[in-house]
Amino acid sequence: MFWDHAIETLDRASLRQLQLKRLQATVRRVARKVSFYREQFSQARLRPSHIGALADVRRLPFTTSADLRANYPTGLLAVGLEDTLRLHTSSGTTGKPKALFFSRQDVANAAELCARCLVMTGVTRRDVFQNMMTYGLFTGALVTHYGAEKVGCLVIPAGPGNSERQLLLMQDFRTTVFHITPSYALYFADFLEKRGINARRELALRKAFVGAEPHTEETRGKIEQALGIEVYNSYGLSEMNGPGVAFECEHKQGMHVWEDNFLVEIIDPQTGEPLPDGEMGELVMTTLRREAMPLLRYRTRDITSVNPEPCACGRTHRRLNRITGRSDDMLIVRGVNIYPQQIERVLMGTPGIGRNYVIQLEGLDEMIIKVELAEAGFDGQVEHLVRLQTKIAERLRAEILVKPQVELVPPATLPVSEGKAKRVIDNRKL
Ligand code: DLL
Repeated sequence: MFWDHAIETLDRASLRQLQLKRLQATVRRVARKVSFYREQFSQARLRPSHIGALADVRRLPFTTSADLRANYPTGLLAVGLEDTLRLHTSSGTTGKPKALFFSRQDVANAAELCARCLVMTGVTRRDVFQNMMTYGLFTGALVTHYGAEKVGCLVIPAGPGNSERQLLLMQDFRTTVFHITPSYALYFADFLEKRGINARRELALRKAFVGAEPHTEETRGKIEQALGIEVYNSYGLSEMNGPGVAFECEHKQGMHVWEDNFLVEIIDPQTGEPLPDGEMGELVMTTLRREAMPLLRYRTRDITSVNPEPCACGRTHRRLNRITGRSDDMLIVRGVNIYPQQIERVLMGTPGIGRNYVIQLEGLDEMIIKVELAEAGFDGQVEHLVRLQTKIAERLRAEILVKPQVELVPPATLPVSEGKAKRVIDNRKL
């Protein structure tokens, strides 16, 4: 099913032509309207007329999250404040938030892209969409909310948390699809299990859209298994509208990124040099249609690769492979580079393990992994626990080359956050 068949299946040559036209228009606009870019262009002796082909995007400067913070709150606006309609912010780990403005056209366009995403997974106006993302300054809930309304779903603006109420809404309004972070989805599956609810039999759930934080194929499998639903990976970032940037189709083999709206590059995060399709690197995106706040070559810090193969669904927009982490969330433990996703893959693929974990770094490079046992995982025999603990430590050593201390804790005892999960606690005194 397609929301906009013509644009979603546009042949590659025409799509690239459209990208070039929009890139040139964007560069011309920021050169006129945004002093930050004007100065960057003049330092690089670059004129908009130098962008004659898509490959010339490499001549443009990168934009980083530090640039967004430095120009907070309105420094990167390309329209007058009277032409903005909505503000979202995104807080990183430190300092000032990033302010993201939307014009009327940007708001409509973001909803349009979300509508494409939802319809791509088979959502129709008959669906009941329970939005379990946080409403507010975070883009996660509002942007998809309007996308789902555009499709014609009944939208329930539930927000996250209060699982009892979520369940009640699902029961009373026969929710069919929901939008949720992977960490809350795992927690919610646990909650249903504890309440003795069999989601397959008692609820009408069919699909979930899971995003806003990195998660593994194993986590997807666990959520699908527990709830008897299809789970689709949903990717986005506030700087590029929020959700709806890239989304899986029914084949669930990578996320189509809407290339009529975003120009995608993969670069080597160390050198900044572009990498060919298929190679893992940092995702860099240029907005092609944003009116209020266009961004050139924005360094997302997300690590992924592009799959250029044609997709069985017929869409011509290339796919991003699952995000494996962020270039800035790499941990260095005893000199070894480790991504938290590697640890998650091992934990979620081990039977007997529950759905929540934290990675704690202590003292002089000690790594402690606290992980919940599955609800039905402990039969009272201590030697079984010890065996499980040893198995996890061995599997982790094989994956990350460092042997952590593994602590098994009872189900539902680790902290849960309503927004993005905090998986790493670094208390090292190095
Ligand atoms: O998280 C937008 C969003 C909301 C996307 C809801 C999907 C669903 P930010 O708060 O700006 O925006 O965070 C963006 O979250 O750069 C990634 O590091 C991470 N992220 C988002 N979706 C995924 C995903 C929203 N599906 C940052 N897989 C991004 C992995 C994701 N990481």
